[in-house]
Amino acid sequence: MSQYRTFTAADAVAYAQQFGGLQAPSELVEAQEIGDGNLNLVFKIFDSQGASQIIVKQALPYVRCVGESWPLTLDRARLEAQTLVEHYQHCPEHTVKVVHYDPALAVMVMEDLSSHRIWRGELVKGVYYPQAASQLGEYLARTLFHTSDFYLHPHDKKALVARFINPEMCEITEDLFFNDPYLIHERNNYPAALEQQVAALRDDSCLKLAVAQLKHKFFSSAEALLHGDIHSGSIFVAEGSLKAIDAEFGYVGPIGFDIGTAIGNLLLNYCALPGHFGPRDAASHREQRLKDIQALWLAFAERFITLSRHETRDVALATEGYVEQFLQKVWIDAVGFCGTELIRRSVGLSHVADLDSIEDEATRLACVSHAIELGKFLILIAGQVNSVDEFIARVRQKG
Ligand code: SR1
Ligand code: MG
Repeated sequence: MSQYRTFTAADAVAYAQQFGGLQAPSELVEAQEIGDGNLNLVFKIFDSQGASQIIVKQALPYVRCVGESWPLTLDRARLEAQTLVEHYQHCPEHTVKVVHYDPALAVMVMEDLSSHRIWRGELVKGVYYPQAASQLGEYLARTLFHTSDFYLHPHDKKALVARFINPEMCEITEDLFFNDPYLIHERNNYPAALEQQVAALRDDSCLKLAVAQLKHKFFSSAEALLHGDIHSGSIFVAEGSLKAIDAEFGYVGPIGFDIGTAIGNLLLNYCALPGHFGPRDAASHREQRLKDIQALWLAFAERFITLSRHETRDVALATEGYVEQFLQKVWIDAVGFCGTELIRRSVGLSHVADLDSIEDEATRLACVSHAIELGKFLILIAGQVNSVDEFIARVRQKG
C-alpha cells in the first residue's frame, strides 16, 4: 500500500512507456480516462498520431460509483490480473492479454481492444454478433474445465483455491445478489411504482429459501476459477471475435455462477428490447437472444464434455457418465443464479444500461417488472428445467 498513489493521465502515459512492451514507447504521448464501470480508473494511451495503443487500468481504494465511504481492497488488481493470466493460458482467443501488472500500485497494462466494442452497448443498439454466444460458451468451458478438479492435480487445485481467495469482492456479490433485493436496504434502487412487486420478494419464503441455497453454493462450492462477473459489459466483441475483460471478482466458485450471470445478462437484454425497438420490432431481436442462450449453453456443454473425455486426469471423475451428471447440476445452478442476476440488476445497487436507458418511463417500468418476475420464476423452477430448450420455452411462457 505504501507505494500506492492514484494515477494521473501523465502517470499512466509514463507507466505505459515503461511497461507496455511496445516497440516505440516514446511515441506514447497522451492518456484519456475512459473508465465507466463501477470500480476502477481506466486509461487509454494514445500515440502522437492519435491512435490508441494500450490500456492502463488502476484499482481505486474505494468503490468508484459510490465514493470513498465504501473502501475496497486494492488486492483486487492482483486477483484480476492473475485471473486473466490464468484464463489466457487456457483460452487466449477469448481473454484479454495482460502485458504487465504491479500489485503495489494496483495497476495492470493490457492490450487495447479499440477494434472491438462492449457487447452490452451493441445488444442495446440491436447489433447482432452471431458467433459471440458460442464463443462465450467456448471461453467458459475452456477456462472453467482447466481450473477444475477434472483437470488439475488435487494439490494444484487446492493451491489455486488459496491463490484466488477473494473475500472482499465475494462479499460484494454475496450482498448484492443474495441479500439486498430480499431486504429493505439503503443500497437498493428501484422505481417507487414497483414497491409492491419488490415487497413481494421480501415476503416470499419459498423464494428466499431458494436464494439461500444459491448463496450457500456461492460461499462453499469451489469448482473452478470463475471470472466472477461475466456480464455483457465485461465482454468485448468484434465480427468473429470475443474477449473477456474485468475479472476482479475472480475466485474458485460454482461453475453455474458464471454461466448464470452470462445467460442472465442476455435475458436482461431480452426484457429490455421492447423499450428500445417497440413491441413488434423487438420480437426478432428477442429470438436472437434466445438463440444466443441456446448457443452459449450448447457450446459450453459440448466443449466441456469433449475436454473431459480427453483431458480428465482424476480417475473417479473420468467415470463414464459422470461429466454429464455434473453438467446437469451445473445447469440447474445456472438457472437459479441467472434468476438472481435478473433481480439484483432490477432492484439492487448496480443496474444495466439495457433497462436504465429506456426513455419512456412506462415502458421502462414494464420491462423492469418483467425482469423481476422472470428472475423470481427462474429461481423457483430451476430444479425442474431439464434442458436449455425447456428453459427457452419457460422464458416464452413469461412473456
Ligand atoms: C459495487 S460493485 C457493483 C457491481 O459492479 C460490478 O461490475 C459487479 O457486477 C458488481 O456487482
Ligand atoms: Mg466489472
